[in-house]
Amino acid sequence: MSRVITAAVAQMGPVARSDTRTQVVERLVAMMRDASACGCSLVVFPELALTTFFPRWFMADQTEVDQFFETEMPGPQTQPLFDEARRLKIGFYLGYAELCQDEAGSTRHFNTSILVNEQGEIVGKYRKIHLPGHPEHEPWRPFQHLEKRYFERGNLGFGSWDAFGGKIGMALCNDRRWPETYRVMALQGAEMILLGYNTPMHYPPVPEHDHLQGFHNHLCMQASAYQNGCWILAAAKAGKEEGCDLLGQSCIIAPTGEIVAQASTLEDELIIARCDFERVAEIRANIFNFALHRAPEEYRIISAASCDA
Ligand code: CDV
Repeated sequence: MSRVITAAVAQMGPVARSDTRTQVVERLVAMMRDASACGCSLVVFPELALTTFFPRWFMADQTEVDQFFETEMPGPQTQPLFDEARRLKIGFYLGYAELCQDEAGSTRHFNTSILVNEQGEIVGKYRKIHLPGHPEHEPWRPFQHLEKRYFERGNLGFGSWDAFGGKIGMALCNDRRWPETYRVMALQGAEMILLGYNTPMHYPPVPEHDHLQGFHNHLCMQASAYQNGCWILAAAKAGKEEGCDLLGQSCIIAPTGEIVAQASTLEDELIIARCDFERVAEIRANIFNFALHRAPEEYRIISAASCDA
C-alpha cells in the first residue's frame, strides 16, 4: 500500500464576530472541494475555525461566552462539512471550541481539534494542553488573551492515530512552541502532526518580539519536524480579524525541517504537498534514531512537576 498522501492546509482569512457558523462552514466546504479537485485526501483547518478568535474579549456573562462553543460535533451547522467529506472521500482536521458534560454531569470547556477520516467519521480528538494568556480581565492590554479563563487544560493527552496510511498526531497553536508536544507524539509513532493556530502579531507583554512572530512560528515547527522526523501541517487563521492582526505563514514542513509549501496571503488559501510517510525514516532511522541514541534516564527532570527556572 502506498504511504504517500496529497495533503492540503486550508488557511483562513478573518472571521467576523457577526459571521454565522453556516457562513464559515461554506468557506470551509469551498476549500475542501478545491483540495479534493487537486487530488488531496486530507485537509487541515485552523484552531477555533468556526468563529472569530473570541478569547480577545472579556465577557463577564458565561452565556455570551458559550455562544462560541459547539455542544455537538457534528451539529446541524457543521454537518455539511462531514457530508461533503464523505461525498468527496477526503478527511480533515478541524479546531473548535467544545462544550460538553462529563460523566458526573459537570459542564466542561475545551479548545479542541478532531481528526475525521475519508468516510466522514471522527477518528481522533485532542484537547489543547498548553493554554496561553491570562485568566482575569487585564484592561491595560489593547486586546485580551483569555484562553486561561474560557478553557480548561485538555485531559486527553497527546495522541497518535492510525489514519490516511500513516500515524497522525494533533496539536493546537501554542502547543507548537513546546518541544515536548512533538516528542511525546513521536514516541507514540506519530509521523505527521496536524495543527491550527491563531497568533496575534502583537504580543502585549513583550512587544519587542512583535517583529519576530513569523520567525518564531517557523523556527519552532521546522526544528521540531527535524528533531522528531515528522511532517508538520500547520493552518493559520490570518489577517485583520476584528481589528487584531493575525499571523499567516501556514505551511507544510517535511521531516527534514524544510518548508515544502507556504501560504503567501492573509486570506482563505489552500497550500498542497505530496507527503510520503516513508520519509520519516530518513531522520528516525539515522540522526534521531530514538532507540539507539536517546538517553531518557538523563531527561527525568523534564517530567517533574516543579523546576528551578
Ligand atoms: N492561540 C494561541 O495559542 N496563541 C498563542 C499566542 C497568544 C502567543 C500562540 O502561541 O501563538
